[in-house]
Amino acid sequence: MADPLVLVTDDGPVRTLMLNRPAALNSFTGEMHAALRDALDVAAATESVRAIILTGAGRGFCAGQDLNDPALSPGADGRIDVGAVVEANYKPLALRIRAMPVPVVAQVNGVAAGAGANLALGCDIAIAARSASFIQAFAKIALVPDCGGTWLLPRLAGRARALGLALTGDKLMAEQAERWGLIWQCVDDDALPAAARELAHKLAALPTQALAATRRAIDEAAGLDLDGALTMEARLQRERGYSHDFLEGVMAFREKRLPHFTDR
Ligand code: T3D
Repeated sequence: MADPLVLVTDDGPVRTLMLNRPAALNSFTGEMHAALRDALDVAAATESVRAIILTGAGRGFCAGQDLNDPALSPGADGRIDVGAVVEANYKPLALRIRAMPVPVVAQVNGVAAGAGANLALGCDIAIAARSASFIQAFAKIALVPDCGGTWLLPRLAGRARALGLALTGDKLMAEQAERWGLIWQCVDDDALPAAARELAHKLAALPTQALAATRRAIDEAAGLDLDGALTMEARLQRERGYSHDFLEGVMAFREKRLPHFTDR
């Protein structure tokens, strides 16, 4: 039987999804997209899962689209409809990550290229090995950034750096990515699994619904003026205020104990 394209392991409330095509640096085929979509859907629906780690098997995180995938074969007119691949696979993936009910940590264990780079950057928190790198490889094959790259890059890095990265396709090492604010943290290679695990467990112990609402608020606010953002904050805060976790947080503070959050 063929190896699973996404390896799923649980460590208490933390589920790790590991892209598993190491010989091709975990580049995406249609089958691996389907496997990751399923794994994300199942994780979203599993109450016991309170945080996700997304990582890659072997020496790469993900090299983007598998350029040997049959999906990239020319049609009868001799042309390749790359837009169809993006609509079918990369757009749903980027949106799925953004709508997960639990936080998603990218554990960037090695090179993240093309859509693989933007997949990592689109997670809630990206933590990378010092030897890892981010490559906007698209221009080198005459494409534009996808998997959310056009939206993410200028927001994370500013227009100048977004364009510098996307136009040159130059490799950005993890340390520089951290300095530029593209990722949360860069750590020594051998410290990466433990650091990602610690971070994911910390997030898993926090109020899950509030974390998902915080992501939504930060993203929505980017398209609002101050008045609109303040109105949105009041709406979300009203919802949060009615939650069991809010009561638990306040009670725990008053009783000088650790809170036990359970809303999911
Ligand atoms: O349908 C669409 O196209 C739309 C969607 C587009 C989204 C995209 O992601 S477009 C961008 C696609 N990705 C790339 O262009 C990156 C291509 N890969 C590279 O440039 C390099 O492999 C890396 C810079 C990522 C790493 O270089 P290096 O020297 O560390 O490794 P390598 O030797 O190049 O790769 C190792 C193996 O992985 C190698 O296979 P081999 O020769 O040992 O059998 C290589 O062919 C394979 N591999 C790496 N990337 C891909 C790949 N195979 C298929 N597709 C890949 N993207």
